[in-house]
Amino acid sequence: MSDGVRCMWMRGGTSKGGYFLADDLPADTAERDRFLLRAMGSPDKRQIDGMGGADPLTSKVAVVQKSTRPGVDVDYLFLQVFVDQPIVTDAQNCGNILAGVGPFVIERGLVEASGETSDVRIFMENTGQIAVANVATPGGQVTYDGDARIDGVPGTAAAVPIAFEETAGSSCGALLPTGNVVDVIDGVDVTMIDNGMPCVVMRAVDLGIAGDEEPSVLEADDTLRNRLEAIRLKAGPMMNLGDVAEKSVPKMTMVSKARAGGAIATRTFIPHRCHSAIGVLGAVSVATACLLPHGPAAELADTGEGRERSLSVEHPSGEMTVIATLGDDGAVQRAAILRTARKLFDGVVFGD
Ligand code: NQM
Repeated sequence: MSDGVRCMWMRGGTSKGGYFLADDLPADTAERDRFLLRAMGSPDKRQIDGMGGADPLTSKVAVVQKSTRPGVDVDYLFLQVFVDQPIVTDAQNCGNILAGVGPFVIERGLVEASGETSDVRIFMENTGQIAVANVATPGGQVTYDGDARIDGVPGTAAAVPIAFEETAGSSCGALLPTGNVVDVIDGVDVTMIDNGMPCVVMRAVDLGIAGDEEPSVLEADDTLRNRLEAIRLKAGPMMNLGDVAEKSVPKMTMVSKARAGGAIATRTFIPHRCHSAIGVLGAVSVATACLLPHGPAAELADTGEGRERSLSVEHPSGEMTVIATLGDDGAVQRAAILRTARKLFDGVVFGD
């Protein structure tokens, strides 16, 4: 592999990382992970000897291949490369990196453009579910230019709307893995929920914060971080995730009343750094918590009326709107969000 491995570097939503075809990477998982750690420059908090951006949000990998599943175009495996530990984990999904998968597979010729926009059906290997991404393909070519704007990314780009179905219990086996809307851990009311991303949802005030602090302020608060980690380590087994000491799930979201006309305000540890925004499936899970009959999020949220709800989830750099479609039983059946993506670099990356 001293000749390097073919790779496209892309921004997907508010994250950034390397997109690989599965066939271009070592088939052996341990060898693949060693290569990815070297390519990213991990473990090192500055990732100075690699491509990673010294932040979990910019130390991400998509591994993609043509799918053999009926009605599916491609299979997407997400890998989180830890920044300061020698860990590569597939224990979580990523809806932001997902936003680049559609354009990537059309560019690589795995999927043909089908009109002004093209639907790409993506099997998310981490959680076993399907997402449908709609990619702008005027004249049969991917374009990244457009007028869609998402918070956390400067400027505008082509819209990549993504729809998710049947994401409940993606990693935990059930939407509410303990069967309860509210449990108490270390004296704090928590909703343990998984609608695409395992999340522990708590009232910000119960953790001694207002809920609109800057991420850097929260990251500097050792008492808060220690309390969150203690709750997380107990929540892991309760959520059927086992020992989560070396996993990047569950995410820890503290909620408070919306400040800017949205449904709810959030601050999320993912799990050791505070997200500068919120993850896509993280936002879907938190929006779903807002729609439960009660609980920390539901009691603080403004969720509107009707079968189709537009929930603006506020976060440190703006908001993410989740369009949730409810079934007859009031449960979320489908969720959709808007992302954008951009090709940054195409070439080979070196890992030895
Ligand atoms: O929840 C960060 C991100 C994510 C994950 C994280 C994500 C999701 O913003 O679907 O997108 O929570 O680790 O990229």
